[in-house]
Amino acid sequence: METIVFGKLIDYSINENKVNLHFENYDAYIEFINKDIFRVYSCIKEKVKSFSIEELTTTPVSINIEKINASLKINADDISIIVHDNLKLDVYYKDVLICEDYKNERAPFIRHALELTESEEQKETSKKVSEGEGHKNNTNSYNHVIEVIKKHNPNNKYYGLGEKTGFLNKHGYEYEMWNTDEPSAHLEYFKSLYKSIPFYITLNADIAYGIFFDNTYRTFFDMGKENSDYIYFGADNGNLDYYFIVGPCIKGVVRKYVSLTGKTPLPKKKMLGIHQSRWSYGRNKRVDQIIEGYEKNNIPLDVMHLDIDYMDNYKVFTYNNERFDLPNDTAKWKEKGIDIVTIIDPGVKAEDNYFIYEEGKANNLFATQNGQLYHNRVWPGKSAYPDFTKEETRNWWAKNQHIMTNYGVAGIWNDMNEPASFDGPLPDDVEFANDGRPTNHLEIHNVYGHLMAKATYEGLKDTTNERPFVITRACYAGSQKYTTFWTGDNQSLWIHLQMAIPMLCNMSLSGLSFIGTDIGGFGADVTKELLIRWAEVGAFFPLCRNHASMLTRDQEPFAFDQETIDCYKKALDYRVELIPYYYDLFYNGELTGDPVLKPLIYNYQNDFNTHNLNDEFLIGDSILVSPVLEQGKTKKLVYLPKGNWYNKDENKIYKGENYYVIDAPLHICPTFIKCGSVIPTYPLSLHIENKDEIIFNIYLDEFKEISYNHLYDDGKSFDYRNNIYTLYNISISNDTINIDPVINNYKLYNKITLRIYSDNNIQEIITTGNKQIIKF
Ligand code: MIG
Repeated sequence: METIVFGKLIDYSINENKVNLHFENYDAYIEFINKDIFRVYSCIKEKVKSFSIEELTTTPVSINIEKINASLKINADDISIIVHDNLKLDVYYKDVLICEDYKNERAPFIRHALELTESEEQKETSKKVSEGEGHKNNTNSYNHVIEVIKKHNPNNKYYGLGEKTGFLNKHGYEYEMWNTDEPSAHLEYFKSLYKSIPFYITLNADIAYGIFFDNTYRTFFDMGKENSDYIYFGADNGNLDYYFIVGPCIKGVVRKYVSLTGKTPLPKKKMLGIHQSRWSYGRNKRVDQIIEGYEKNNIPLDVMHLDIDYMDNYKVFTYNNERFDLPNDTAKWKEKGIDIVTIIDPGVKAEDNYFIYEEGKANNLFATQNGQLYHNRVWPGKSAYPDFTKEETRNWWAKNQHIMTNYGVAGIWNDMNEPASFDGPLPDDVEFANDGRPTNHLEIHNVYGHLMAKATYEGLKDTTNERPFVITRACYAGSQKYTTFWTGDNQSLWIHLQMAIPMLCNMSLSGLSFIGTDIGGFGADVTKELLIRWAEVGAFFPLCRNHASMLTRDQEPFAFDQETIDCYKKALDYRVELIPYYYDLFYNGELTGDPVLKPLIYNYQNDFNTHNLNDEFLIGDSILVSPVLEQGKTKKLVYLPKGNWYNKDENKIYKGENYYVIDAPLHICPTFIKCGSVIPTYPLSLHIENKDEIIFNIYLDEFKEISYNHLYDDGKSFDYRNNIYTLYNISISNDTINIDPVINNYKLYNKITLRIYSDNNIQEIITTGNKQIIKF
């Protein structure tokens, strides 16, 4: 393909925050969204509405321009951009060059092997022989219509890119954004999985910036694989449209990126609890048995997921009434403290007289091809695909959610929405109405799941008036406003447990905060030891769900022996205690954009030990988890960053900026609390409910004043957005604890327990929920 070339810079003009650039072959503009974000745009194809940035608000900045020979220098606050011919940019922040466009042509590393063969024919034969044996022949990536090439500095590191395999630092790998249903074991050379977040962060010395390439077609990100002098991103379709976000730290980049694409809303408290799933708990008796298993073993459980077999012939918005009795079953389980989430796939069974199919057909709500209804095959057999780019379809789908809530369902799980299809991929020319600007599958593929989740969220919100719970497999940048995410079909492999940490960390850095991987692994049979270690890590995932594929062996906590039950329960019990802490983190995330689970680099960017740290993560600012991720290991090399860290299982304080070998037998997942923190916890219970008591765990740090805000509200409605909540401020200085409900529009707690931790000593004080000062 031919790459477009802008040519010589001919002229420019300024219009408020925008610098219009007139090049020989194309026009472009650079627009300052605010003083830290600018947008580089050229309409190559046609004007489109962003699917992820629903409202773009700009703040005035004052721009001045200098002409330097054939180039322009745009100065706006701390950012300066030198614009060269061909729309090559050099970006300065406070006069430091932080990003330089690569001025040469792409030059992929050479694959010499085939040069040994003389003729083209021989080359082809060699390739065929190797492919015949099952080898995959790698090729270099071709030229793309749109290409932005940025110089790679030897110290640069790259993060983000959503849900990708491999390590935390993406340097040296190439990726594509094309939502892909991938059931084979995910490995580090895979370019795509289920989600497309065309956003990455460059850490250049101590300055971080992000690039969000808002193009929903298939996009390409080579993070220095084909040449170590540059990285590039590109597309073969759509527009050149990217946002350049200056941090100047990683945290700043992430916060600003979510200020564009949207923040994760505070979820229902119950959904932060323990989820159990499997493909499938296909009849109510099996669900009863699982709940009994949990009860018998005193293991906490909050939510069960019903996979595709609850439906009547895989027809969405129906259920099999021989195997289930809805809403009586859901009501009975609710009594026992268990919420139910049901799967809803996009594929609508093409069956006469099936109401969903008939309604969709009658109102033109499905995708088409050559003007005819388009079908492919998924679980229900021959199926139609709702056209979620159409407002009528989204409204219809949203309204259908009440069918499920009438069945007593508490949340919806959207699967297969890449969209997946069994009879080959959807052809490029499948048509979508796209609210008045008709387009095809090439442009819509990556946002299909996003739009489905959005419709689901809005429907649940309308019918319940509570915070919806949606979990999706496919998504695009910005889906975090509507849904939570799991990482699709991993397998019960130690390498997948290892991979989960950098994958989730990079999803967090890409704006997705409510995330998890299938605990225990989806495909393949799990071993006892892997299940235990996975539960120990997974208990900290924002979304904590055990799930397994059809025909795999049982994977519930009680599937093995007493030791598994004990270790699994220990991990989940701690999660249940931590619910108020997670809740505060989500609330804080809705305000600031900070994710809940974070790589250490998020808080300790200047510490090089964190830059490639793949086996540890933070929950909020106060909990550091450094799990065992290998079979047979009972010790862990733990890195602790600056500060003093309290080992939860040893009741012992370690000094940071050091590596330690920590004992970690099967029942221990090394977990450290930062001294100088307050962690709110609940007393242990088997099911999450809003409680009228709280424990504040205070981890003292010498001479350090501590202040912590804690939210208390109804845990489920949107009232908190109308200020109906109570906000406690806990502050500690010297030997005084100040408990202050600084906002009190909900209720005060009946009981507050203070636990004060210092090296080898825990002091407990029980008090009321009123404003008070306590000496200890
Ligand atoms: O083709 O609904 O990733 O979680 O259990 C398999 C059955 C379809 C894929 C999902 C998985 C789910 C399964 N689904």
